[in-house]
Amino acid sequence: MGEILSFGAASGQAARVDTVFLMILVIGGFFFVLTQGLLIYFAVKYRRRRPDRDNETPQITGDYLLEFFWILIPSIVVVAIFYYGWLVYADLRIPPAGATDVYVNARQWMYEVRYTDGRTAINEIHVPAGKPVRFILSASDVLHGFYLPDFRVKMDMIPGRTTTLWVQPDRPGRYPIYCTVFCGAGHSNMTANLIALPPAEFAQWEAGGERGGPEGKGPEALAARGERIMKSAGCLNCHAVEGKKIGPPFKGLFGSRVTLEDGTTVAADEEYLRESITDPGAKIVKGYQNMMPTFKTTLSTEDVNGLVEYIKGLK
Ligand code: HEC
Ligand SMILES: [Cu+2]
Repeated sequence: MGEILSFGAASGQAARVDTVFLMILVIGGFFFVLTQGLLIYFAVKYRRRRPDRDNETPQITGDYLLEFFWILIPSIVVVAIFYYGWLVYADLRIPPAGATDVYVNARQWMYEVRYTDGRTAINEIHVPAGKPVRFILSASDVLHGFYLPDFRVKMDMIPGRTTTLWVQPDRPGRYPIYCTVFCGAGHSNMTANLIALPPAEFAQWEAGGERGGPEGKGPEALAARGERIMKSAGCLNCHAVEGKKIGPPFKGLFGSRVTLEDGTTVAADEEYLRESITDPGAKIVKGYQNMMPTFKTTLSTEDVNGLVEYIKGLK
């Protein structure tokens, strides 16, 4: 039964999304048949048979017990649908610890993939099957979409903002990725593939075997790129890894909660780090001045991703 009803779900998450869908479909279908059936039945049964007779129906002005139950039962049904949907949604949004991060940037009309070890690819994302992978998404030009139908998940890719999405492919395979936001003339060709390899094959791919590994020296890991940019872009004139300078220290920043000038707090995730670098005035850390220049135009998306990855590693 599970297989028949799975519609090709490629992960446990996707199967759970299907179950929510099926549950709503069955409940909705039941009440549809019930109400429409009664409608037709009553229309036939109580139709006006003889025009000469007084066929007026009786006026019924209220029945508290009936009203109580027809409010109670639908409320329970709707709350149950919400609750179950919420559980599955929360699981879709919160990645498990230890997920592999892959950066994906969209531009007209392709997906640029960057692994944390510095490898890059276009329209192909290799991941190990059976392990969670988290996508850190951005866009260079216009809105794009990142839709993995086999996993029942979708996320917008937005210029100037970082969004995330995670999946865990249960079995090896090639899963299509589609852009779901009309993004210009090449939109319909904007597709990519998530290639989930068996662990051994993935290790081979990662080691740069014949599956198109890097030539020669190999690519610069994202965090290494970030460390280099941090030294060359002057960040360390104002920041230290440890200890206050003009700006706050980076150590332990990622994953912490930062208190802002106005007393509110924010989670220091990828989006916060990206925004802190490209739009430093947007959120001012409590106890510091709004002195940091913007690096929006001077650093590329890859440079910023590198910095984010480097800061993430400073635990
Ligand atoms: C002119 C000094 C200056 C330079 C240069 C500078 N920063 Fe900052 N930075 C600050 C100050 C001051 C703050 C705290 C006020 C704020 O939030 O804008 C800050 C805040 C930050 C934060 C948020 C820190 C937190 O604890 O929440 C990050 C991340 C950051 N900077 C990264 C960088 C990076 C990366 C560079 C180099 C590309 C850089 N900064 C260059 C002064 C600077
Ligand atoms: Cu697109």
